Amino acid sequence: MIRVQSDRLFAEALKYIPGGVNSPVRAFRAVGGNPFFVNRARGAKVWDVDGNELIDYVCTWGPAILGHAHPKIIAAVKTAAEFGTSFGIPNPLEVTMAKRICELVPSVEKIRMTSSGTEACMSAIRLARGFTKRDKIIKFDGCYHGHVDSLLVKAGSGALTFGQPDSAGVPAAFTSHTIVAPYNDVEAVKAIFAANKNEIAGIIVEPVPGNAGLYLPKPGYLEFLRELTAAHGALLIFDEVMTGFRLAKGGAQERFNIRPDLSTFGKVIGGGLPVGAFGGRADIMDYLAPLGPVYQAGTLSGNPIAMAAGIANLEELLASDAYEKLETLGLQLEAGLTDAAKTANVPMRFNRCGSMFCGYFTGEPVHNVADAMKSDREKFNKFFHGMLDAGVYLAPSQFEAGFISTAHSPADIDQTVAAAAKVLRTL
Ligand code: KE4
Repeated sequence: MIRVQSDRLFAEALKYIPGGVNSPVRAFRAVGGNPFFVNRARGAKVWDVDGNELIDYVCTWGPAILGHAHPKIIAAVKTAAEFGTSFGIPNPLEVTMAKRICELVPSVEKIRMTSSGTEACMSAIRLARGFTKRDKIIKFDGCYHGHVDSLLVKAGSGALTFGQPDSAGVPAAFTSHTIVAPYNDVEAVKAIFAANKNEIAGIIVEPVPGNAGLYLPKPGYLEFLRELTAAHGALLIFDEVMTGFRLAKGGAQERFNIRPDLSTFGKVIGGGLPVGAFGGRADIMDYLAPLGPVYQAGTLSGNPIAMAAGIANLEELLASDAYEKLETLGLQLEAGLTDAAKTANVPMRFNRCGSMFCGYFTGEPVHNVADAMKSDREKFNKFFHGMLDAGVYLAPSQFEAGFISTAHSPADIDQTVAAAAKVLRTL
């Protein structure tokens, strides 16, 4: 595929932006080659600056659940922009968004907006520590909660992709209160609580981890975390930045029927604009300034344009048969790719939850990051580029999840499966 303009732009970008990108995972360092540049997206498609059309399964890492440039979101942004881009003063759309989220997610009695998922997770951790007056936090290896200093410990996503799950520049003191456990492991978490009596402020977990590829909670695992944290006076924090409003209208917590104490959100509620949020029990949330002693703030938090985009995304999602459609498309993709891999005699495990998925090149099941690390990354990288040349854009790392939008059609899925059938035979 010709990418002359992309290569020219990348050379230019490298002069001014570290690695030529504003977020590491975009750099193709894991899969090799140069990233392409996009200046136009609509529905399930993106077009690079050389005019190549691609079926997009990254969907800007989740926000584009209705597809790109949805007319209702574009119209909402245009209307809001006419009245000003930011006030730094409370605006009515913040109330609409907060009320909507509290209606959709029963565990969320109050919510605070931020401008990224990282900010939401950082703030939720601070709030959990302030509320419980405890310092220690448990996270799971391979889970990613944004680039928060104290959570860049055995982190997933780009940190895992580049083999730096523990980032440089984070003093040991900043992560000394972070304890890492293997996901889907019961005994390890029990042992941590036993060894740290009354010291654990909370557990932060991706209910369906999507930052080491994608794997699911084993039956009963989330219930176990809910019971264990409650028994020890620790908080259960669901990081639903990726799963929120995607796996169900009430997120993974609705799908798995768990009531966490706090949840973090992002992506879908921004409709493609910079938005994060954290919310939960009112008695905990009221510990936040200006009511309580836990400070948290943001110049653009609740920004009217971002709120308008997020509200339009949510309203359209809820007004349509989106979740049934996403499930049907997910099933079609899973069946097609699984069958194509079997026919090509290529060992591949296809994990999926609703419209989030990951194909690992391994014959073994993948239940945690240790299993994920056993997959054949060479095969993944060849598959990635073969699919890209065939006009299908998958996440440029084995340790990322793929996303389907309501704008994807059964024909797009058929085209993707047909391309995969060809590429898999070359592996
Ligand atoms: P942001 O700060 O990137 O908005 O959100 C951080 C975050 C928090 N929690 C979860 C579960 C997340 O998946 C993320 C961000 N996701 C990555 C994709 N794996 C964003 C892509 C990127 O870093 O460029």
